[in-house]
Amino acid sequence: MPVLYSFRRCPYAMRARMALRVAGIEVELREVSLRDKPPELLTASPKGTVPVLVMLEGGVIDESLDIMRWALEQNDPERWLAPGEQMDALIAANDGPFKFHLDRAKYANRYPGTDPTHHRGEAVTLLEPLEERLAQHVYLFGDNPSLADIAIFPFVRQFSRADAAAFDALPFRHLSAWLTTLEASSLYQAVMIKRTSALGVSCQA
Ligand SMILES: N[C@@H](CCC(=O)N[C@@H](CS)C(=O)NCC(=O)O)C(=O)O
Repeated sequence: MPVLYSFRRCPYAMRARMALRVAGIEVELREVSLRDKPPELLTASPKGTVPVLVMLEGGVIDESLDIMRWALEQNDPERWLAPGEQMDALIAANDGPFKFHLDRAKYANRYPGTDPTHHRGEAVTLLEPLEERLAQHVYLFGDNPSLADIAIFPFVRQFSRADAAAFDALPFRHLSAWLTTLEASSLYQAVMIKRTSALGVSCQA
């Protein structure tokens, strides 16, 4: 079985686990501590981020979006890849600017001299195009989930939880409903089940 090094609460790892699961690709899940990464993970991918997929033939994929695409190229039963390249810009805006502002709004103490309120405002601005899309259909590219929905929603979820009251006060009715639907999905619930690590101690989170 391929091995997936993962961290339960990591949004990148969440989206990789969801794509692997929808594709029906079984993996041996190895939950890691980010403070004490296993040497096998660092040997497979010295950059030391999760998720990392080590395939049976020994190939390694260490970018979450690449893991998603690889999984869906094997099997895409829900047609997540159907919208094609039109998803790229939205995913890039999430992984680039949105993530940049999310980190500075949420973990202000890690970025001395930055103003979390400013970054929060910038993040909200970047959510507006999502709200506009979701006012037209249930998911970002139509009435079925796509790669873009699954790639983006773990980060929007993180933002919504950084200050839940402030998020709820935003005029993002459709975005909130989208988030609720994806969080309630059996796919998301399945990849968030808490497991016990090989050492017999509960995983973090
Ligand atoms: N571009 C990478 C980013 C992955 C990433 O940054 N993951 C975080 C956890 S959410 C990580 O492993 N950080 C390293 C650390 O905290 O030491 C991907 O898409 O897989």
